[in-house]
Amino acid sequence: MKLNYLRKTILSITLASSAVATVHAQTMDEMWDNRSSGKAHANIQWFKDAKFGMFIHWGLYAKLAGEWKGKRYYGSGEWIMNQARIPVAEYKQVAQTFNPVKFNAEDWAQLAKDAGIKYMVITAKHHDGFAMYDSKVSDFDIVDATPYKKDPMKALAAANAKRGVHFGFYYSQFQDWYEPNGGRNTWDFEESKKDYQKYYREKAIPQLKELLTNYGPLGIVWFDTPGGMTRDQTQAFVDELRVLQPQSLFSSRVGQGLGDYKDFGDSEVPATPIKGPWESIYTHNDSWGYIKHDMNFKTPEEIIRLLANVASKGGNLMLNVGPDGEGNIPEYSAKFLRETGKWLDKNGESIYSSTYGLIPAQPWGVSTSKPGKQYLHVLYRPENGKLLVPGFKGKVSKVYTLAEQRNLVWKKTGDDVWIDLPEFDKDAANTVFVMEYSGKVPDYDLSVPLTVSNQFKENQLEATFAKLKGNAKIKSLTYSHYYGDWKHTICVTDMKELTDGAEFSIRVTEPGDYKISLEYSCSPESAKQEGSMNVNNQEFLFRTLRTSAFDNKAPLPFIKHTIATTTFTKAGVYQINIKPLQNGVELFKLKSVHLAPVK
Ligand code: H79
Repeated sequence: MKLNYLRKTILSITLASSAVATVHAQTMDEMWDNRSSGKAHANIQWFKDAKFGMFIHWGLYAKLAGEWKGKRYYGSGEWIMNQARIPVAEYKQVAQTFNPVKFNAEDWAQLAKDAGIKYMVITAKHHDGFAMYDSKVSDFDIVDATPYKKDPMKALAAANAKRGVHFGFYYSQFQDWYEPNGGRNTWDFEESKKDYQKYYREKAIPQLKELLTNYGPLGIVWFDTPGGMTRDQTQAFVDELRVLQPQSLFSSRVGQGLGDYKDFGDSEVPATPIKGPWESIYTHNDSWGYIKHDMNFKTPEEIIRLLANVASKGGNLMLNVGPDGEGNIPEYSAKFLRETGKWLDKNGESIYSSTYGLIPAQPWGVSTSKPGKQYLHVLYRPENGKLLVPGFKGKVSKVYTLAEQRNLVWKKTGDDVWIDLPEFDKDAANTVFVMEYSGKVPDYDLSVPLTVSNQFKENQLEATFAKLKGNAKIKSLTYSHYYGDWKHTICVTDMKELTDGAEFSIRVTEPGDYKISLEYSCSPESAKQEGSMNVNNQEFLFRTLRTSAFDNKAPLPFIKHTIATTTFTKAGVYQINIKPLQNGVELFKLKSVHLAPVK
C-alpha cells in the first residue's frame, strides 16, 4: 500500500454534493479540480521550498461584513451576494461606499514577512465580479466605481517585491455574478441564455491579461471553480495567458488537469504524503471574506501544528486572512500570524524546503525530511522522555535539538531509534529534534504497524490506515457547518455485511491495560446494530449508538464509544479487526480507534 494506491482510493472520493445538484450539475470534485498536469513547471522549485503562503480575500463583500439589510449571514462572507440573492443593481451600489482608506500595502507585506510567509495570493476578482485593481475592461472596479479611486494592487505588488515575498492573484475565471454571461448568477440572469464563451472572450481573458501585464512578475495565478469550457478550450485559454508570463504558476483549479500544482478541497489536508507540488488552503476563522461577527480564529498553536502536518505530507499551507472594508487585517490574524513567525524564526529549517517525512505519524507527532535529515516534530511529549522512532533503516549519526543545536543521547536497537529527550515545555506547540543519518531509507509506507504506547494519554488509529475487507471503503467525507466552511473527515464506510471489515495493525511498545474506544458517526438506520472487535485473541461485542445521518450541509457528529478493556501481556504486533455482526445496512462511519493506557 504505497502512495499510488492512496491517491486513487482516498483523494478522489470527495463526495458529490446532493444540494448542489438542483442548482447545477457540477460535483464538488469538479468545482475543486485537484488534478495537475503532472509535468514539472520550470519555475516550480520556489513554490516547493516556500511551504507557507498567505491568501487574502478582499473585495466589496468585506464592506458588507456578513450583513445585508439587517440580516446576518454566517460562513463564506465572499458569497453574500449569492447567499442573500442580492440583485446586481443593488450590489453595485455597495461600491459607492467602499473606501478602504486604512489599507497600507507596506504593513500587509511586512506582516507576511514577519510571519515567515513566502508568498501572497490576493483576490483580484472573486465570484462577485468586482475587480480590486484598475481594470480598463470593466467599470466595476475599485478605481472607477468607488470613492477610493486608487489601485491597491500596484502598491501591494511593489511592497511584496521589495521584501522578496512572491506575489500572485486569485481570479475567478468562470463564476462572475455581475455579468449576464458569467457563471452562476441565477437570480438575475437565466442560465440557459448564457454565452460563457462571450464572457470569457470579453471579460475574463482580457482582465487576466491586464493582471499578467501590469503588476510585474506574478508567482501564481490562482484560478478557482472552473466551468463552461471543454478541455480544448481550457488549453487554448491557458496557452493564451501563459505566453505573457511563462514563469508564473497556475493553480489546479484552472481545470482539466492543466494546472502546475494541486490544491485539494477548501480546508483539506490529504491523509498521507503526496508526491509532486501541492497546497492546502485554510481560512483563519470560519470565512474567507471578512465577517464582523466571525471571531473564531485559529490559535498560533493550531497554525503551527497545521503547518507541520501539511509539511509532513509534502505540501504548502496557504492560510487566509480577510481584511475588513476599511483595509484593516483583523487584529487576531495579525497577532497570531506574528506568533507563528516567531516559531518559524527558530524552527524554519524543519519546514522551508523540506519534503514529506519518512517516519509514519507517531503518537508524539509528525516528521519532515531533507537529505540526510529527519526533523521530528514533537507535539506531545512521551511521559518518560524516551522518544521512539520505529522502523528506521538509516544509519543514525547524530540527534540534536533544532532550536539550541544541543546533542542528545540516543541508541539504536534493531531498526528502532530511542532518543532521550531533554526537559522542554510540554505545552509548547511543536518542539523539533533533528536526526542526522546516512544510507538509504525506504519511502513512506502505509502498512507499517501503528505505534501504541502507554507514554501518551491516548493512541489514535486513523481510518486511513485500515486494511479493508469485503466491500468496505475509505472515504473523505465533506460537509459544512455554516456556508461553504468545508470540513473533511476520512472514515471507513460501507461495512454492511459479515464479510466486510476494517483491520488495524498495531505495535504495542509497552505491555499493560488499555481502554479501547471507537470514534464513529452513526445514522438512525445504522443505530443499535451489533458489531464485533477482535483483538488480542478476544472478541469484544458492542451495539452502535446513534449520532446523526450524513448530510453535507450539516455537522457530522462523532461519538467516542468506549467498548472494551484489554491487557497486552507482551510488547509486539497485534491486529484489531472490526466488523458488523449482521448483513444489511452500514454499521457506522468509523473515524478512528483510540487506545488509552490505564494507569
Ligand atoms: O474563495 C473561496 C471560496 O469562496 C471558493 N474557494 C475558496 C478559496 C469557493 N467557491 N466555490 N466553492 C468554494 C465551492 C462551492 C460550493 C457550493 Fe455552495 C456548494 C456552492 C453552492 C453549493 C457553499 C455552499 C456555497 C454555497 C453553499
